Amino acid sequence: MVSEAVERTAERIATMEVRGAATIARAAAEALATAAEESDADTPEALRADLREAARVLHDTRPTAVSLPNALRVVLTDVQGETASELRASVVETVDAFVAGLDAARDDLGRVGANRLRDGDTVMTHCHSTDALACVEHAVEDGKSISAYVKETRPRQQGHVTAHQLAELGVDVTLIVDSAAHRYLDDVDHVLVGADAVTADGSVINKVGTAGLAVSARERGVPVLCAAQTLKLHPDTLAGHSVEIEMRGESEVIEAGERERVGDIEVANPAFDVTPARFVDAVVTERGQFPPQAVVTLMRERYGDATTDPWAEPE
Ligand code: RI2
Repeated sequence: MVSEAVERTAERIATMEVRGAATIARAAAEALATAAEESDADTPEALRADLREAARVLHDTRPTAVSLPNALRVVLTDVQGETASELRASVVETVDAFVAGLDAARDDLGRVGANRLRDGDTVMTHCHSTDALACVEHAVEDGKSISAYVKETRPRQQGHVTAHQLAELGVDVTLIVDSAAHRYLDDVDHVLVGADAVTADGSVINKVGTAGLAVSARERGVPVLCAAQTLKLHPDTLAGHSVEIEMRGESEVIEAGERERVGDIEVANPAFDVTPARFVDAVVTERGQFPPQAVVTLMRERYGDATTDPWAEPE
């Protein structure tokens, strides 16, 4: 039986109360630690079964951000112990190390991304990405003055979070509706976005609207930077798998009353889109900056050629 705490975390991820690829990974890993602590299993086999069940529930919340399965995989494969209590302690230790690694990667990536930004530069952002924000944060710490056009990012308007956090850093922020992006690109030095997954061919999967922005930016000659720590690299794409794009409910797009007035129509709400590598100038990671076509090397180094789904193993 999955503990209430795990169910609650899964619910918070599914409803996007907890959102953002790295934040989801952290919450999922921490939920596994809680699952280990709350499990009354008295053999390592029984505890592993409980962990797999918890991981399954967490895994099935949102399908696109690869940081979620990557986090579950790291924790489930790294833990060890001859007894249930050794294994339990190992889960807690592994999760602590994983979370510290997330913070360190964000920080290292931010330092790399900041080197791309010059004093007086203007960026345009889409959605809210902690990895993208780390680049601006470090640039500001380095004494650079940065301005930003922040796309509001329909339907959930995560751009408001970005606007608030950038303003707190001392960035000069202008919030715009998504459809105004093209209008302001001439005043922009870099498009700066995050990623939910980066595929073996260097495509960037990010909040819906990223692909259109990248195509417009290319037309205007504005470089597109994608800030994505290596936890966002999608190892299954090495073996030819494609990435499922999450479709969310219509209530995020249109209110019930308005829906009734509009009448019998389809409403589609894809949460993400795919920006082909040719529209992305660089993927900024904690290991340095890479042309998108080169991330495959990094992917192989970190994840090897084949991945496992430990949560899917039969009991
Ligand atoms: P960090 C978000 O997805 C956005 O698409 C954002 O660019 C991406 O996660 C990466 O976020 P959602 O969870 O890991 O809001 O950089 O659907 O914070």
